[in-house]
Amino acid sequence: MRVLVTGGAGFIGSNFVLRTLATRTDVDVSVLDAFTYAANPASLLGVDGKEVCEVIRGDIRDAELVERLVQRFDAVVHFAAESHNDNSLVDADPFVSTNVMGTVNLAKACAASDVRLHHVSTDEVFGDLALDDPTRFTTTTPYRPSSPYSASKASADHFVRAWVRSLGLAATISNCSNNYGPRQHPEKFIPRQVCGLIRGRRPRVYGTGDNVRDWIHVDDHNDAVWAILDRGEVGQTYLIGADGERSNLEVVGDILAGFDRSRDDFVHVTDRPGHDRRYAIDPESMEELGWEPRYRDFTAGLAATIEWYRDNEDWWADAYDAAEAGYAQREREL
Ligand code: NAD
Ligand code: TDX
Repeated sequence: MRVLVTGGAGFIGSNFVLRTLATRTDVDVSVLDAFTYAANPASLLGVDGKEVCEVIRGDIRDAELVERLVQRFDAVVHFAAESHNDNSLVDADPFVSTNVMGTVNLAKACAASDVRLHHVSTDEVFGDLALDDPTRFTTTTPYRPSSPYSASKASADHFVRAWVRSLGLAATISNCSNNYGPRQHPEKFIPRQVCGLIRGRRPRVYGTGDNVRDWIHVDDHNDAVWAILDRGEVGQTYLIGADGERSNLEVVGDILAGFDRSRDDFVHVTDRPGHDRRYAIDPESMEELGWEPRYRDFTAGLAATIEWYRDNEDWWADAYDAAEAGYAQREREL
């Protein structure tokens, strides 16, 4: 099976590539990535210093390139996106062009060449839940995105469904909860705090810190994507989650404990505008495919992640400094 992985130099995509190469000898992987600020070329280098697979430097917004490339593959796994909510609140344009138009280009090209598409999306398309709401997101929850990022992902999901229903595209969609693990860009919550602590800086919690995210290890997410590629039904949507609901205060406390610091040794900073309160996934659609998460112990997964960042400062140092320069312009201590 020949698989094209878009966004394969980013966090989840690079973990998908490395895990696929390690576990699926029947699969030939290539990467298509524009190498934006969010990519890290080092993520795709083997111990010999060479790229672990074919890496095509190109943009999913380039319709001609996408159409030409896709023909060589049996399936496209589509991770490429602008992925950071905070950035989307500063400038939504790249979110519209990459997340919406880029996805439309892939849908068109896959439909034209009869190539299977798996579109990787997020639970944020459903908006948020109240902290005391007993329900979780399901495959029938209406879309109610709150940031330009989640609106662009919601739009992309709708386009993929339209291409399936009306234009012959063979696609599946997955909406996953918050991922953690190695190789996540230090602009995101967990690596930002971990890298900061390694540099001697106290963690930064937006607003009250009561907001809840449903954490899943990146390998569990990627195994679920393979379960969908192997056994998923074309036209279906799958919700991926690992029963990992935790408040930001709990997560930051666990990170601080991993550094032998007091759980409340952090600062509250300016809240994110429109900050979603809680995400929670009902993973029933994935359980029906026979998938279940293997990283059930968040504290152990977090400890291994902290260890990875301690061992790989070269990987994150420049990206951390660049992200902090941006945060410094819009964030103040409360
Ligand atoms: P990331 O920001 O770490 O990586 C995105 C990758 O896409 C980068 O390598 C970047 O260079 C590439 N890219 C961006 N624009 C491109 C373009 N126009 N053409 C080609 N490549 C381009 O993101 P991530 O956290 O790995 O997320 C991957 C996917 O998973 C995204 O679609 C995101 O919406 C989805 N998702 C993420 C999470 C999460 O917790 N991180 C959860 C659910 C779903
Ligand atoms: O410094 C911080 N302090 C803080 O309190 C940062 C960067 C974040 N936060 C909060 C905001 C959120 O409540 O932590 C939570 C997680 O923030 P992010 O890592 O920015 O993730 P989130 O906004 O929840 O979105 C993530 O999960 C869904 C990914 O970035 C998306 O790509 C994915 O779709």
